[in-house]
Amino acid sequence: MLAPALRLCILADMFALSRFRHSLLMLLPLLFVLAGCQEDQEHSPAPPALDSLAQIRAAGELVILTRNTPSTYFQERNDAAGFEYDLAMAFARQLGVSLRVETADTIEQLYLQMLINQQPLLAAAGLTADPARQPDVLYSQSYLQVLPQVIYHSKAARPRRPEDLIGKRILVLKDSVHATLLKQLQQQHPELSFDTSDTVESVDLLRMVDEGQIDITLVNSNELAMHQVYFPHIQLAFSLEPALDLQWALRQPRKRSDTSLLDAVNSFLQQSREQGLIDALVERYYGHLDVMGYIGANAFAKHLQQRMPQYESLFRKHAQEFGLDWRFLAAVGYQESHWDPQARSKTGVRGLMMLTQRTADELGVQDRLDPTQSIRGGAKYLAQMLERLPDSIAYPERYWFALAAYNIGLGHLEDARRLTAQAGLDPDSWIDVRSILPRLSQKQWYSQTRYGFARGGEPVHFVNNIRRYYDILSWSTLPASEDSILGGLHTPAIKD
Ligand code: BLG
Repeated sequence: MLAPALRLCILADMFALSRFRHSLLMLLPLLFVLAGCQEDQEHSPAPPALDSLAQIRAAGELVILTRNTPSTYFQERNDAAGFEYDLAMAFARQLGVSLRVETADTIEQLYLQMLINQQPLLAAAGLTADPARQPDVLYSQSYLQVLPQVIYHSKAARPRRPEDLIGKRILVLKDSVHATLLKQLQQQHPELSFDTSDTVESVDLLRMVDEGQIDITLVNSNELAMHQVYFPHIQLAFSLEPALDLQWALRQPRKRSDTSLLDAVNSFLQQSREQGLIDALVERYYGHLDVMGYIGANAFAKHLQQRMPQYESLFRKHAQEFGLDWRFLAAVGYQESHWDPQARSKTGVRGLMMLTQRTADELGVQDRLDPTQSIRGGAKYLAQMLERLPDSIAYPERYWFALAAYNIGLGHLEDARRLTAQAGLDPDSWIDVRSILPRLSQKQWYSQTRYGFARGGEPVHFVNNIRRYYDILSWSTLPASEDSILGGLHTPAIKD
């Protein structure tokens, strides 16, 4: 129920510092193209064929061809998400057209579909340039560099160099750059053997290492960064050089001089790097380790496997009872106690949802250590906060305000909103209030407030963490249709 708008809000927050603005400059090439068309029309009776970019504008839609994988494009809650999807959406917005997504099952099929398609489209699927496909495919400039990485099970001896992989059960994606790299290694180490599969995705390969079904796999560093939080036993053995350039690809236009689409793509990607969009997407999708640290990511992965299954049905039941998204409620539970019903804070607050004694009394919770009562109480309190916030705070930011109120109480939050307004900022904007909240612990500021001192930095971390956990919990439902955290991480069959 946190709906598409919520995801946009997350991105909007991330772009706060380097907001991605429509630039007049970017429209200039189009104006020239249109002016050119106009001129041609005046001098020749037959209208000239539109160039690729003009065709996209005329159609009113940009079509991208991608793969349905967590590091490219996937369903998040009720919306589409993914690094490639978000980047392509920004490009479509800049062109002033809508975005349509087509998917291919394998890398091979993706190239095939791109080459047979008549209309101009972009392949945006974490691709690396493959010279063997030239001259029909054009690649954009690089938008991200990633390293191919060798992954092993943390309980096994750590392989440190290619020869350590001899005799291991190795599985990688068919037609992938990783299969090519292994083939190259085989030339120096003929004893090295490996299998490939086109019925799995990188996330499946990582899970298979985690469960000990295979010893080794190779994925790109961005994929490992995204998935380390789901699998407690996967570990980086070593990276292979050189780094790979991820690029968008398009079919060579029939008229070879037509570089309109490639030029537009290249200047868009350049601008995206310079203005921080790429960094924001990297932070959102691949930033778990940076934010949570390796220990934090590893603990999350363990708790997801070991604790979550016991509480999932309670989160679902009571989230539904109070009209919340269960993954949102579960994310609060993780932030509060790491899903430990016996948890206790330094200040004596207790239980899975960390209710204070006073709040528990108000909610009618008799035993804070009972997970059912704690989760139900937490859900009820969150719903109350959502209800009681001023009407002027719109969804989806209302969720972040409700979380802050859960953590420091409505009174202190109101104080922070008043200080925000006094500072000339917007008291209904989470980014603005977030920047002011820490003032509640500085005398100069809290002395002017109604409710006085509060540890205003705490709700800032609290909300940031929960938003990340919420994303991670939502993404882990991939790729299965069954809406369950662990159900999503299913074992696909290996094709022989
Ligand atoms: C919250 C209460 C609010 C209360 C505030 O404290 O607890 N929320 C819940 O019990 C769910 O009701 O607001 S008030 O009623 O308006 O006063 C302020 O007192 C809990 C917080 C406190 C916090 N955890 C849920 O987020 C906590 O334990 N902080 C201490 C952390 S540490 O141990 O010192 O690191």
